[in-house]
Amino acid sequence: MKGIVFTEFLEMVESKFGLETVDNIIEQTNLSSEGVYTSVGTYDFNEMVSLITGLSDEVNIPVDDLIYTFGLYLFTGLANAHPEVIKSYNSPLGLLYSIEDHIHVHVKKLYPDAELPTFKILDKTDTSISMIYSSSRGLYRLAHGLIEKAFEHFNGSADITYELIKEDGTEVKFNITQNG
Ligand code: MNH
Repeated sequence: MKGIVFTEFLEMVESKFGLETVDNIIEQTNLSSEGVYTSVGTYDFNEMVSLITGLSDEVNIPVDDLIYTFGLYLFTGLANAHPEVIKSYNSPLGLLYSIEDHIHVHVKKLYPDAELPTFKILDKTDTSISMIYSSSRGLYRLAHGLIEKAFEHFNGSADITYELIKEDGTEVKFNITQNG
């Protein structure tokens, strides 16, 4: 998993829960990187799982809720790190429609070792999109937060529902309808 995900995660923990919580979860978790990340580095995905589990224990919030909250936070971090990617879009549905064929293709050029999910578009209208998230990492709640923030980025909002196609969350169908 790319370092930018780790640096954004620790920033979120600091801003929402404080520096002491950052220190506690890094101390209590057995991390091979000792909690030191650079945005261009690549680290074991299990290390992220440990950090999120540690945070969940520390603040008594379910892991899934924390992952969703992190998705909301991460969208802004990715958009700020790569403004050129976001600038090509003038609507959230246009952006979502292009994750697979443009955004993540661009990401793969920037970070050849990135491990990205796939999004298969099932249907798109002027006001809605449905698509299937697939990834062995099962981070569909992260996708949920990222999708929701994409609408906020364009000063809009959406009704977002999902259905697990596979119980372990490695394949999930999203139905997204924009409001207004
Ligand atoms: Mn994208 C990882 C979904 C926009 C760059 N992205 C992920 C993951 C999800 C995801 C989910 C977690 C990995 C996984 O599930 O297997 N990404 C989205 C969605 C949007 C999105 C739903 C839009 C909404 N992503 C973007 C944008 C950028 C970007 C915009 C950058 C300009 N994404 C990344 C990077 C990773 C990532 C970088 C980390 C890959 C890795 O850790 O190896």
